[in-house]
Amino acid sequence: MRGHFITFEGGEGSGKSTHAAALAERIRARGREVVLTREPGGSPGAEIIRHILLSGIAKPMGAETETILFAAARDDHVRTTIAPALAAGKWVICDRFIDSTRVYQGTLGKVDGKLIRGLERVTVGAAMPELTFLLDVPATVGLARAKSRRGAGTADRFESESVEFHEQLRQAFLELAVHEPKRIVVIDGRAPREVVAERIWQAVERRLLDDQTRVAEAVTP
Ligand code: Z5A
Repeated sequence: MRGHFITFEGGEGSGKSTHAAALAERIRARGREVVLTREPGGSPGAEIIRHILLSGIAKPMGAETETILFAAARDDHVRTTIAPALAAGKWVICDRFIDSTRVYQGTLGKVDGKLIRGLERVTVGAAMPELTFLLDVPATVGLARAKSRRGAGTADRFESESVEFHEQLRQAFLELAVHEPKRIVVIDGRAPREVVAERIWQAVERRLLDDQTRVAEAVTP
């Protein structure tokens, strides 16, 4: 049996990690096995590539090289973490996935869409997310949250980009949602935490849990 694959996307500080973890807890409370993971990273090999990417040392090599590194990390992550979990019937919740590449490297980095889609086909294969939550907050709100969480720590490769860059990212994510309304659910990330969590939960119940319950009822004599 195939499990379910949910991703969280959005700008810096939009609440992805917070809500991915909260959703994982809620699904576990329903008795399902959940793998909570993230990109870049999520497998030993991909975590090494994450370190290279977020340190900024690959930036001078250009956006194409960074795209290829994100793809290499994803390939390892899908093969060693995501695909086996889905094949075992588990739920997989991932903090960032393909839409981040489309937006950061594609729209903002101006990497050719053909390269992005080609790498996506090779690395993701059948492991496409069924449901993606786009947590939408103005760039200034997200950056302020990330800054206050970071405290005295230094900003990473992408955090140190300008507010304009982050606002363009936001618009690019919203544009993706317009093109894939069935998969991508836009949630206003400015709302209080409990409200955001409840909206996410309602969509999961409606789109995935209800479905499973119906299947279970249909096969129960
Ligand atoms: N990247 C890429 O370029 N291409 C790719 O293909 C992929 C990634 C996969 C990964 O950074 C970077 O890699 C990312 C894009 C790039 N760069 N950026 N920018 P990361 O994983 O280190 O960081 P992030 O993904 O941007 O996440 P983040 O900064 O950790 O933000 P978040 O997960 O969205 O937010 P959070 O940690 O859940 O919340 C931030 C704070 O806000 C925290 O203190 C919360 O308690 C608070 N919060 C959360 N929700 C609320 C609400 N509703 N109200 C008030 N406060 C809240």
